[in-house]
Amino acid sequence: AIYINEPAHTFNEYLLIPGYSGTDCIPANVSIRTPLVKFKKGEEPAITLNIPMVSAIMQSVSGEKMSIELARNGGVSFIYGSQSPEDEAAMVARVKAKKAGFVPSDSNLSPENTLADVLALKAKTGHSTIAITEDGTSSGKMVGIVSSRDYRVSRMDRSEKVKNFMTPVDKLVKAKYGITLSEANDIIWDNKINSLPVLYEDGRLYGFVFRKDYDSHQENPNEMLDSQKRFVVGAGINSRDYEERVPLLLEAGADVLCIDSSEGFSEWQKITLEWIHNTYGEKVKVGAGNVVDRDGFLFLAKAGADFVKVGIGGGSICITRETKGIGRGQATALIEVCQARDEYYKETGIYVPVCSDGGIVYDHHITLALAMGADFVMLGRYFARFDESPTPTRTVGGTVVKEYWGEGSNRARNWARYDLGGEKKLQFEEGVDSYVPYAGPLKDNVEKTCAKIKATMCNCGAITIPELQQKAKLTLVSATSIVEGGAHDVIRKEKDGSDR
Ligand code: MZP
Repeated sequence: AIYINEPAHTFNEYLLIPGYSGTDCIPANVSIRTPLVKFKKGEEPAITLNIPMVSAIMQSVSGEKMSIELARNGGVSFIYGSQSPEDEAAMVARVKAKKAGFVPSDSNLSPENTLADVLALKAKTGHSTIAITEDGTSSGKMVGIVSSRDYRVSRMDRSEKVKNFMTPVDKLVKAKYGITLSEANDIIWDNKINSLPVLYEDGRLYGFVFRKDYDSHQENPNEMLDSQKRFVVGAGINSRDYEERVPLLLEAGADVLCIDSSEGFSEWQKITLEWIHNTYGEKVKVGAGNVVDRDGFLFLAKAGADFVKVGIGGGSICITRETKGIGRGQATALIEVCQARDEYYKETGIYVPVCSDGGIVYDHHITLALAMGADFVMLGRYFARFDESPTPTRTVGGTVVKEYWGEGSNRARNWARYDLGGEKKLQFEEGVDSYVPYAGPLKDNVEKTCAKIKATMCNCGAITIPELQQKAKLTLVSATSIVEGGAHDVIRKEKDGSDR
């Protein structure tokens, strides 16, 4: 046996030591853009994240809603693979289709309002399109839409200005008064048309709904969009049914795939990566993992992985270390893998991004992971707490919670994640079923987390992630100093726990 006598550490055992920061080192100047997939020296990665966060390949985390909202906020979700290939592909397709971007009426507009009222609202809000719903809420039935005339005509032949304002498609699809915004959107995408006229029952035209890519004015610059202006979405795969699953996912529009496995230093992953790249070439992007050391990283990088995930046993719902006695402290694993990634880059000129997966408890753990060399982090528990996770909100013992269960739990039964070529079943559990405290909408939380990351980067004198990785000074802390790091020797009035 080989003994590594140094203990493996977790994020909580490290702190960053501030470095010099100049007056230009302010949060507003910080960019947290980061590569998602590998690239050659001097070239740009095919996919770049606007924030260094992706959501875990888990039933209780990454469904359609999560994928849309995270992409809207600059990250990417990986839709869970522990469902049939058809169901997963359908989810991907729905995310790709949902590029609505219509602005729901935030007023109390109704069909009784005049066009002048609507235009006044448009001028006030600055929205280029306003959808009008019966009760003025985004979930209410949509009765019409008003778009900016000037903007709309600028996309058409100017000589057709007046005539074409409301007739950009000649085959008018007669929509019934009272469809919802999302139904209107489905019709647009299903019929591959650019707009949908909305009519009163008596046939009068009330307005139009436009495809998002027809109205790019509404885009948030931080949104994760690729060439057709649709949300970027990832999908989990496994090393068993990839020949059946991958074609369906690609056809549905998945932008990036990831082999979802609790332990990825195996020939199964190499075979899977080779099949995908031999079948589709390098344009199909696929991450692999998980590994916890240099050898594992090099194996997957050489096998063609487009990014490599690091982490075994550190996930909040994970009992792999207790069950099988395998794993490694997340910080130590990450530091070793990132050093191997840097050496590999020097030798080959190929940069393979590293994802730190699991075990992020506090927001500052994300900054630590980035400082240690991670390009982005994958989070399960963090996202499971938000409105957009697929699980219902409940009240348990007076606390509002959401359910969160591991892929290796009996509830998820994701046997393929733990498969070692045996029977197609989960023989023993490696994950638990749990609750996490409800934390509200993704957007508010992600914004706060990113603000903390940017502030800490400034403390370290860095305005980009590569600069942070280069400049960061990290120190191990003693158990006693961890106590010193929290509020201590005072009686706290309240603690909202919103950080975790
Ligand atoms: P966390 O963000 O909740 O700490 O960890 C999420 C990660 O835990 C996932 O991305 C995945 O790698 C891992 N995971 C998912 N299910 C299990 C399990 O059942 C697990 N053991 O370890």
